[in-house]
Amino acid sequence: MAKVYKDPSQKYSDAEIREVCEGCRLLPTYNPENGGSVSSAEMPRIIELMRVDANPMELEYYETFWEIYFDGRVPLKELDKLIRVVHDKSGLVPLMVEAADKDGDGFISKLEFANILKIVTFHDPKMTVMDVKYEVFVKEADTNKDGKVCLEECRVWIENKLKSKN
Ligand SMILES: [Ca+2]
Ligand SMILES: [Ca+2]
Repeated sequence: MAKVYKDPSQKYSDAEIREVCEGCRLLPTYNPENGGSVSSAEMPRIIELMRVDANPMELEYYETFWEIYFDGRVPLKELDKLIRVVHDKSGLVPLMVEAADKDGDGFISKLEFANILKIVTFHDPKMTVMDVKYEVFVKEADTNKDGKVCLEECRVWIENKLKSKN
């Protein structure tokens, strides 16, 4: 049977998202704790459940995303959030920034910034921000001049970078 792929510009319906999550619950690495999660190594299966086509580079990007941000697990709660914005590239930025704040203090630390760079560079290979030093990032992104970069400041900074590169 020929595979039917989803149009990537089309939003997923609640029913479709439920279907993906239900499919994940049947995967061998499913763990029901904390709302349920599967291993990021299941990404090829998850992609199939989402009915999207992914080349090996994209697949690596997705796996890296979960490895860096969620220690190699794909929490279904987070997958649900991701699927809701996946048709809209700009909708992914707030999600990446929120996930990047691993200690949850509302600010982006040096380590957290290093992770964002890896992900953003995958997200848009045209970007060369890999070279940006944390100190430069703080200088550019800290618009209220409190010496720290909050999630909102980080989001604006990434969006401006993405815009200026395209
Ligand atoms: Ca933080
Ligand atoms: Ca600030």
